[in-house]
Amino acid sequence: SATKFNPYEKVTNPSLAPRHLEDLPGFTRSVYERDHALITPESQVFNPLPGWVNTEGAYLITPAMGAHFVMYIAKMGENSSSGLPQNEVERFIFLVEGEVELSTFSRYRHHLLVDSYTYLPPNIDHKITAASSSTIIIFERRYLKERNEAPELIIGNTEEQPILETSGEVFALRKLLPTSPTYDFNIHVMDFQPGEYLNVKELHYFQHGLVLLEGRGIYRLGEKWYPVQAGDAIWMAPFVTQWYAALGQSKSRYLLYKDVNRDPL
Ligand code: UGY
Ligand code: MN
Repeated sequence: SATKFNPYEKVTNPSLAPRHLEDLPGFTRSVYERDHALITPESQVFNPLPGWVNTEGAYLITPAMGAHFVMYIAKMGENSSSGLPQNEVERFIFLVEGEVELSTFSRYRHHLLVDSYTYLPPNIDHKITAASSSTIIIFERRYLKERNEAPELIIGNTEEQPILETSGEVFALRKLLPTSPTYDFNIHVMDFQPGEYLNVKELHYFQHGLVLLEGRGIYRLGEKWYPVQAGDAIWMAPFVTQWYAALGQSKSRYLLYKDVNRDPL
């Protein structure tokens, strides 16, 4: 053909789109700071999870950073199954791909599809199994008991949860767990249309683990502004300044761990 070979094509047609930058050797958007971290997919390292069968996991947030909880992503393969958390540890799982079965032996057997979730109180014998490849996001925390009621096993679906009023804010908020003081954390699902942003430039006691499930935008953490996109994970320590603006063509949705209902002292 008549097309001439241009050895300097990259100079005249630079490929600055994020998908090209991802392939750049040594380049990552990930950062780890004293009070926040951004962990993007090209940095996530998967290893067999202790006690699990045919499952590889990447721990994204752990107490080694200063968090009081763990957030990890587990890729379950064919005929895979979960291990148990330590004693006194509660577990929340959210399905992002595939289909799993939850069994608590004596009581339940339940199918979980994408967008469904389960909360497992501490010391509850259970098993999550997958027949084919499935991906889940898991949060765990040592339960802080403050009264005599015991938290209950919960199974739910995101779309079934009502959208809650958030005074002064525009995002659509769903809470996946009951707000009763028995629970020491909640998982929020927050939706922003492109152009929407947090009105409050938040700085608070609570800590967060976040997975951006859909969309793209700018996350402010402390004095830094990070371009983020679906698949990115964020850790926010107590009192880190935090703010999000959704950009792009489609809505942003994120899953957010937040500790609640406990006296800071
Ligand atoms: O509830 C929250 O603290 C939430 N709005 N924070 C956040 O989105 N970074
Ligand atoms: Mn917050």
